[in-house]
Amino acid sequence: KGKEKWPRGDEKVWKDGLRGVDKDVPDITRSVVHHVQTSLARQAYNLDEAGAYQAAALSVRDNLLVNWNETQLHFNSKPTKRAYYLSLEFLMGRTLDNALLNLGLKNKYADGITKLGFSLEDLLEQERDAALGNGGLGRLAACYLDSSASQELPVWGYGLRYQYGIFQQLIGPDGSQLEAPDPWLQHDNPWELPRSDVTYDIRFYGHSERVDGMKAVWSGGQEVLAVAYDVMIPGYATKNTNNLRLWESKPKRGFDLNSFNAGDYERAVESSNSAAAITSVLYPNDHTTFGKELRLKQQYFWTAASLADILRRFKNLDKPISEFPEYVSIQLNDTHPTLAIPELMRILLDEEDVPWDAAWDIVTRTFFFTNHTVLPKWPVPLMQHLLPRHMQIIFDIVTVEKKFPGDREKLARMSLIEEGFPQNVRMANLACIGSRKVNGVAELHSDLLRATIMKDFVDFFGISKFFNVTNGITPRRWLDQCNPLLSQLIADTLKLPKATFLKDLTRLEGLLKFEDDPNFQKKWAAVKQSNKERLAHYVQVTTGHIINTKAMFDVQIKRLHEYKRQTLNILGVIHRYLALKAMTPEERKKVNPKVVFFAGKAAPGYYIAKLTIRLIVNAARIINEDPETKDILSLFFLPDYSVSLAEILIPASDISQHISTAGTEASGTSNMKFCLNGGLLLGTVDGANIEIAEEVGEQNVFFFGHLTPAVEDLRYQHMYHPVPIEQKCPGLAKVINEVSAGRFGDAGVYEPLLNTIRQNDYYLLTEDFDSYIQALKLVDEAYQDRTEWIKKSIRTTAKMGKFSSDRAIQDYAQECWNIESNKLP
Ligand code: NBG
Repeated sequence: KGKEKWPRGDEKVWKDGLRGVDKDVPDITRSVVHHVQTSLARQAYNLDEAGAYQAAALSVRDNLLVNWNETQLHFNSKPTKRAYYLSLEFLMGRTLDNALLNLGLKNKYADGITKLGFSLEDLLEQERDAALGNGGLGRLAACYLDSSASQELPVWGYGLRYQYGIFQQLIGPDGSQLEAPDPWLQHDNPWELPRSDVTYDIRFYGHSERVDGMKAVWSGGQEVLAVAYDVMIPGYATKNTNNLRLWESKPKRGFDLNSFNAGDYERAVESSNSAAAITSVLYPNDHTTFGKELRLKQQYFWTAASLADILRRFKNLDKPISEFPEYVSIQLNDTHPTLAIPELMRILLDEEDVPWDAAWDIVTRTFFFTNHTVLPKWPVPLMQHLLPRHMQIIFDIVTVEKKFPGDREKLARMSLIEEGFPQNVRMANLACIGSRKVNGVAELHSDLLRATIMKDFVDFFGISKFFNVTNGITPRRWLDQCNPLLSQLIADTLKLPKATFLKDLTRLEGLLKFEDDPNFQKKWAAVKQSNKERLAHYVQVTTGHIINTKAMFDVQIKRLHEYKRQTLNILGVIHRYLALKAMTPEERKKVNPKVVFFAGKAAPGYYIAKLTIRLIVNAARIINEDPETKDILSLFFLPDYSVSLAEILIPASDISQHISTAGTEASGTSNMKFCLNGGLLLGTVDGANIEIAEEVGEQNVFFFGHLTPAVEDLRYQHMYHPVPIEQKCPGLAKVINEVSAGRFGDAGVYEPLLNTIRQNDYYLLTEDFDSYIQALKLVDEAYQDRTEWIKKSIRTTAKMGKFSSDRAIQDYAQECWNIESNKLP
């Protein structure tokens, strides 16, 4: 860096640091300098920000490790019931900031880092997101880990350590999404500990031979090694530090010796590659299961390694195997880990010599199943090939457990096997009958489960097996970390230490007392304003655009999906643009300016969703350049949506959109994050939007659109009595025609997208468009009365207590897991 002064910062501090860590004087700068020297083998004289971040992270990790070790000792000191959260996705985001806040060390580190000549804020930016998830389901798992540790509950997560997380999203010259790999492990990851001592052999393929009755011997095939990596999960304001164990696949031997001896070197190397391939990449599709062999392999690899590990821990307790469910509860996060059910059966029958009935009893007292979405299935022939023993067990469950009474149609619906060519295994049915309880993720979703897809099972098992846990979010990351100004204002206003409301979010209700206080309103608005400026700064740095921060900020950020209806939003924006264009300059002067933000990824193979991105990007290019309107309407698609980007966008929003077709969004969790940060909600009567409105009062949210019970009928009408769009919804037809005519470039490319609306319009845009435009108008009007808007914003934040993931985890701990908090002294 040319003439810059070296070392950076205070030379004496660096020199002191070189004397090493003094156990009696826990000194932050010393421990950072120590890591620069011994872990990185670098010096003050050549240290860049990336290196300083590594050293700071390693120093923080030392703190976590001590707590982590003590927590394990503490829980091992007497037989403790534990819960395990099996999730194929953990969308953790960054760790350093969160760890510092949870440890209560942020200010001290900020000082220490400054003395060393760096800024903590800059170092935080050096960290890459751990993006081992697609969206809501994976981020929920991350929030639940934070809440479990913060409430001192003995809960571990189990997942996979993907070499490549969710792809990086780029936008090509024509406005389309491009995908690049996410090599997040390229630099050392200070937040994980490889455990070469914790490994298991996992078998695939081969053959299964029955020996006396229900037992079998499974042998041959391919064996792969599962190696554990541990990620420390610090609780907030507690020493308790839990564990997230992620598995990596490795070839069992360096290469396949048989092939090697036969002189086939290439095949030998290939087999070792195929073992490593199992955990190489996170599948970027969400909500849908493609019949991909590698994905089924991932699912088995992960469930088998996790169960082996759980069983080993249980065996240390020296209890009879029949007591397994007294010490172990396992939560299945969606159907992905369903193979754990036949796998535990296999272990019990084939390895532990437990008779069938006793084994099934243990299994059905151990597992709990959360449904997050539609129903995946796996072709029987693939399962038979990859996991012959498990397919046998599934067929045995079908025969032995065939006690479901009722007509043949009902039986066919409930069966684990769907008839057809090929037959399929219905994973949701297997998860349901193999679990003690089944839950949905918001009231409406759980009601729908009970009334529709799980109805036959409700009739058979009784209603008490089916219940609801409304999702939640951690207020540590989604208030204190992403919006420090707001959390400070709340603490000052309520005269409470932050920890009080960050651990009991219902305390926010205390803010209601201040909603009419003009002084408080002013401070509240100032916080929002500075978060808008932070976002504007980010946009300017990343895209070069300058944003009017006095405008209303309207945000929709989530996975691109037809049911989430980003298309409705962009067509609404275009509708607004056309209306502005039709105004006189005088009329335009009276319009309140608005900036619309989109962010989100589309699955690489999801053609229609990718067209929506392209339309947003190209519409933005036209709209943002239009001299007549650009001061009152601008539009941004921010590429490469991530947890870290959400942390900037959410605190800056005035209004956010959650506009799924009614009955399609199981819950949604970003809706809760926006509201917690004082953003108002524009949405359909769907998922957790409903419960948010129940809490904050319907006068404080903007609802529109048809309700769930109407959806099926409307779809039926679209199928059998279609009405042309010009007749059904002229406003929308006009917008679509403009797009089709090439007003936003590329006439013709959008036809397949527009046709989904013109033709059977499965997601009901033509039905909801008019009320959507009406709702947007109400939002504009409400925003004019700034004081009333601020009050709504305060009320919204104040009533978010229910949506803390601490509450959700308590629901699980009590309804399902039967575990107890145990705080480290
Ligand atoms: C998603 C739902 C969301 C819900 C999250 C978390 C999947 C498969 N499902 O509505 O679509 O909020 O799960 O429960 O990601």
